[in-house]
Amino acid sequence: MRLLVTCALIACFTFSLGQSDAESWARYRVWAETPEEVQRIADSDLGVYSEHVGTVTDLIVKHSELGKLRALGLRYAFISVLSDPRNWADRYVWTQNYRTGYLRYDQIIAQCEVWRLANPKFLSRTRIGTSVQNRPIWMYKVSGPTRSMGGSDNRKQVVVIGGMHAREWISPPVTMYMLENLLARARVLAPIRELLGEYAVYFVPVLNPDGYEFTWTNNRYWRKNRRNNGDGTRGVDLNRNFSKGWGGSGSSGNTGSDTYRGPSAFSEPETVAIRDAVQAMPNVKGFLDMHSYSQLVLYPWGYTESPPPDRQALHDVGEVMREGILSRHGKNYVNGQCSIVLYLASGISVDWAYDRNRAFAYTLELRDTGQYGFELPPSQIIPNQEEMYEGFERYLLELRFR
Ligand code: 0X9
Ligand code: ZN
Repeated sequence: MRLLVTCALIACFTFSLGQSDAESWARYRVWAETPEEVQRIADSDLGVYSEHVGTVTDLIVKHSELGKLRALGLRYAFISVLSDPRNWADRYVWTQNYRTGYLRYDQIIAQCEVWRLANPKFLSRTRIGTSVQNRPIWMYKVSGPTRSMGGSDNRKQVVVIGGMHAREWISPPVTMYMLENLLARARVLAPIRELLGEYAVYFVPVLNPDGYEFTWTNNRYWRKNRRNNGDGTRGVDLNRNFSKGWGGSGSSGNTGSDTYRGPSAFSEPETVAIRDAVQAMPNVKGFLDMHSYSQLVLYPWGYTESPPPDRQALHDVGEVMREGILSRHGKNYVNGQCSIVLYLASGISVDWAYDRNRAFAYTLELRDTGQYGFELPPSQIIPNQEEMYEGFERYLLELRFR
């Protein structure tokens, strides 16, 4: 009996040890004064909390990583304690509704499948690739029936990508709502139905399913895909892995960095999936890449501060989107050139899409402006969906005149 009690006590003790090994995580701010110092932060393998690395950057620092923070040799300050990023799955009650809570990858695809099976004439899907860890990457197509009898489908294409960066959880539900509501409105509104006679709109709800699932199971602040880099680090930043400007500033060659560009352009199956799907489209007119956070409408270039050839047109269409967003809930997003409004970033999707197709290509940074950052409360999902849909529909209508 005594033995039993002792065993039970030991078991309890080890169990509680297992539970309490939680390391403390914190948000630290670092200040850089020169481009070299900014690059030093970008190359560090400390997680980046801010939406960008710049003169003022917030980092995610585990207690055991304080040495690395000091080793940067920059001025820094403690900002706040972060919630333990492990096992978010335990903290969320599984929700069945993509408008009131965040869903796992399988649930997201299951929801899209419900829509597809209910609208077989207007919604179809293709498996455009397979992630590093073998998850399927799906692209959904919304379009009306072809008009020309037996003739070729001469519709133009618009592509919308969600879930490229794992921790930006608001991106998939907003992308899904753009799909669902476009479909719903096409059924009842003639102008939207006509639009879908001229355009096929393609949606990828989650481009980076491995990273996304990893944010649920292991690390809520994960950004990249889950490539094994072969040196103990994991992940390539998919939004540094496209070919236009690949390898330039605002990307890192350090495998541990959150902006690691990969060994070569299109080294990742996730970026290849988009490349091949888009290359197969004859006339890509629009391209939207949904990210968070900061509330921005960003057009190319990201890799250089020089203006793109169609700067004025890109700016004007961006204004149409900005005003649409504003009209819904009064959120005034900032519209401007990526590299100027935000920072230089090389190898990004929109630079590639613009360079290749002269598409009206935008990176959208959704809510919020930093109060909750990536951990946007579920109560903000619906308003963010509504305002983004409004911007999106006006964008689609505007494209017809361009
Ligand atoms: O850095 C990125 O990939 C995007 N921001 S995020 O916080 N979602 O990671 C912005 C990319 C486009 N903008 C720039 N070229 N600056
Ligand atoms: Zn992002």
